[in-house]
Amino acid sequence: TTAPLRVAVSGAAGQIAYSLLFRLAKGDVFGSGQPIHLSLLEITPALPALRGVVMELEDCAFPLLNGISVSDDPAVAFRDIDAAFLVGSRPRGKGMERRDLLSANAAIFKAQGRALNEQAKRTAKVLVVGNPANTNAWIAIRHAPDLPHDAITSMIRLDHNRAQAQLAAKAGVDVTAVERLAVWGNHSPTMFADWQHAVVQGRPLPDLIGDHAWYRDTLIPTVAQRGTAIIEARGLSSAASAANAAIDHMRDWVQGSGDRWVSMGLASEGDYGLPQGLVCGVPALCRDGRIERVRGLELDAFARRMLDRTVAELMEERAAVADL
Ligand code: NAX
Repeated sequence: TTAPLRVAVSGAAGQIAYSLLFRLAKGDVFGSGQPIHLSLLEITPALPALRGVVMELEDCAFPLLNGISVSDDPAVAFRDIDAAFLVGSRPRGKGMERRDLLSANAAIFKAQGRALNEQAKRTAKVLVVGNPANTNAWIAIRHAPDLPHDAITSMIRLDHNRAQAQLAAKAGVDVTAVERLAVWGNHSPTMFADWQHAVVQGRPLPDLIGDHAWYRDTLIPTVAQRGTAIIEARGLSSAASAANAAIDHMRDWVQGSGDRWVSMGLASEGDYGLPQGLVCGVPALCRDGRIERVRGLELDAFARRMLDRTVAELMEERAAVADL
């Protein structure tokens, strides 16, 4: 029998977790032969609600769900974990300035980074979903110096999946036919969905679609504003699609992406002139549990401008929390 993996999920009583937990327990990330233990983290006032989620998980009688534990202490929740989904973060309250939001989250991710540093397995894979995801990941990395490089990543996969679906529909092909798509930058409306290198069966996607005005004036803003459109329609922010993107990100990291490019928020190693250490959405491949950056792509003037814009925003966020 296979030993269970310990998987931590923070924000476990929230919307995204309500979809994510059930798919994890079903085997969507680690595979249908791999049992898991779920280690759930919440803030104290949310523990009663989390109790209800735990009851529902129990009621699914998932064959792969070996056990569930609950805590409001990251040092307990992250003990010996193999993977973590950091979904919980401080939402923007009434009258809260962006700066206050950044610093409230910096405090959370500083504590969680430290707890990971002290408690997680050295092989742990960590995905930050909670916003501002890139900057939260940057903070956690800073406070987890003993974890290997690339142990902590942030999620840009939802933007990647959104762009992939829109491009495939426009080209009239299956979603899986669109390859070499890259989503760069911050998980925010400045993110840049880049079709320049994308291909369908070896054919450049920009040629196949042809309509460059559509790409700039419709595709890019549609993807950037998709989160807002969902809030307007549903009255709640995207949850099932966000959980799905988190599943995709971690599954590809754990099981490999093959030859498919994926987009991940990674600490920069200086490629493309990105400031060292800045956590930025970039194209990557995953092999044998490791992340390989796609390097050396030519960026045209438009792409350069779009990348510079989103990087400027990330640097601003970083500057706002750097002294914490
Ligand atoms: P919810 O407000 O439904 O749930 C968040 C949960 O986190 C709450 O239950 C809350 O009690 C908990 N929490 C807050 N602080 C915590 C802490 N310090 N430790 C542990 N748990 C804590 O939000 P939900 O819709 O689930 O979204 C979660 C986060 O994902 C938000 O920050 C949201 O902005 C972010 N998103 C990120 C996306 C991405 O692509 N990176 C896309 C989807 C989503 O918008």
